[in-house]
Amino acid sequence: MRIYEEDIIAAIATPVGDAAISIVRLSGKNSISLVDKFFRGTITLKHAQPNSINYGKIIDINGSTVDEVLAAVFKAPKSYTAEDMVEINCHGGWYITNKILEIFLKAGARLAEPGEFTKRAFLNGRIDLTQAEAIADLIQSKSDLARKTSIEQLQGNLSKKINEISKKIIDLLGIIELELDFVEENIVLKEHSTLLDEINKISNEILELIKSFGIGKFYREGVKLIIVGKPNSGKSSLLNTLLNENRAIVTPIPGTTRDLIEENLVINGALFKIVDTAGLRHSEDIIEMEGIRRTYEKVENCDLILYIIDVTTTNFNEDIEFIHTLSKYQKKIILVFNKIDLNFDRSSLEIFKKFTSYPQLEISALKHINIQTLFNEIFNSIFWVSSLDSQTSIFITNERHKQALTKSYEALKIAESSASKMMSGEFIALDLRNALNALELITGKITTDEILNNIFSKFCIGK
Ligand SMILES: Nc1nc2c(ncn2[C@@H]2O[C@H](COP(=O)(O)OP(=O)(O)OP(=O)(O)O)[C@@H](O)[C@H]2O)c(=O)[nH]1
Ligand SMILES: [Mg+2]
Repeated sequence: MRIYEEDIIAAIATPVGDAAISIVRLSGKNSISLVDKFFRGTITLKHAQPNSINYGKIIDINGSTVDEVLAAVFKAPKSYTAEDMVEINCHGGWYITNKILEIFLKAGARLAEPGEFTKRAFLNGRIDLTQAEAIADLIQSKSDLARKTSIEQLQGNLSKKINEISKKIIDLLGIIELELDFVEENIVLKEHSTLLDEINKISNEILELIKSFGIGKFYREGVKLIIVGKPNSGKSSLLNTLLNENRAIVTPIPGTTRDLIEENLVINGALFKIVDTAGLRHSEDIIEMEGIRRTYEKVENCDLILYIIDVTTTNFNEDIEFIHTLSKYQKKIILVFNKIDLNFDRSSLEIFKKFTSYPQLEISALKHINIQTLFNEIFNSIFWVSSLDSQTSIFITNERHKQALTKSYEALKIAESSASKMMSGEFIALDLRNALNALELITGKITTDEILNNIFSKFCIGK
């Protein structure tokens, strides 16, 4: 019997405030009989069918009715936590919900910590750590791609992959250890060269996962996109066109936008956090200078820059200068030539040809010309990665997983180097074991209180 099973945890699982329905949730070995003390229905919940919903009243300690409720009963191990559970659907409203919770807390239940229901699901072996983390990500997901990666992780795709890799390491360890048993007889089960080869294959698989982190993070957190360019080039007009609303002020006066304007936009299911900025120029105006300073600050931690050029400009020297400055930030840049609905001298744009590493695109923000192409260019510049296997599409989205994979990868590299130096199997086995341990941190086969606290404290109460 695990110690925590003696505890009954309780929490409000819905947002606090006026609502049609709220849910008070309890989990623990004696949770059903605890609720029965205050539940009056046609049957007691103890005798109710598992996974049934039961109509009744909740009464307080004096026997007066607090609310009419529906109580859902789940019996171990078929519940969210894999323990006996009750979920009481009461009338929404801060007062009623808290009153019901309070009745159970006074009767011996304890207020659940953030994520404690999910933590129990993990401790009871119903889900592994990557799945618990996926639940938190799923709740927080703000785009369809984020939802998709979380649900795939929740369904165990990542754990499956990690377990497959672990199995390969375990198999190698088995052979090496067997060989060590027969060291006297000088029996060689695997040549060092084959061993080296196999370790190398495994480390490459891990490297692929590590590499997927960049893109996985975009899936989860969104892409930071910044629109920059000279005053009046049409940055705010483009923002409005992308959002399809009049979000930013647009005027023919250069220097209209002084501060950063931030909006979210979903393109092909992926979240983009778009920032419109103050036009870049050599200004003496302190408000404008501050705006420009903020622009550069944003550039530093953005993922993609749209540099807007007004094609009707007669001299592009300043644009060239600003693009050079921006290129020092080592970010992805798309050069967007705007206002092509107006007359302009196409040959004057030749000067931008030298920026071969930046995609170039002609649009009109005002007349909505080529906007769909721009959307595609924006999306592809981030999400088109040919080296990733789109069929398996397993992405690492979590910093903790990335760290553990890196640790595992490093241990495998040491194992490789030992194997290539023809060192004794004992050394190689030690490094392989380190690599394996690091992988098991991801799924939670090996875990520490620190890791668990870190993960579950990020959950909301009641989850
Ligand atoms: N003809 C035409 N005019 C445009 C286009 N895009 C923007 N404009 C006009 O250019 C002027 C400046 O547009 P804004 O969107 O305010 O430019 P901005 O880059 O945000 O300017 P600042 O905020 O001052 O840096 C406005 O008069 C817009 O109507 C376009 O594609 N075609
Ligand atoms: Mg503007």
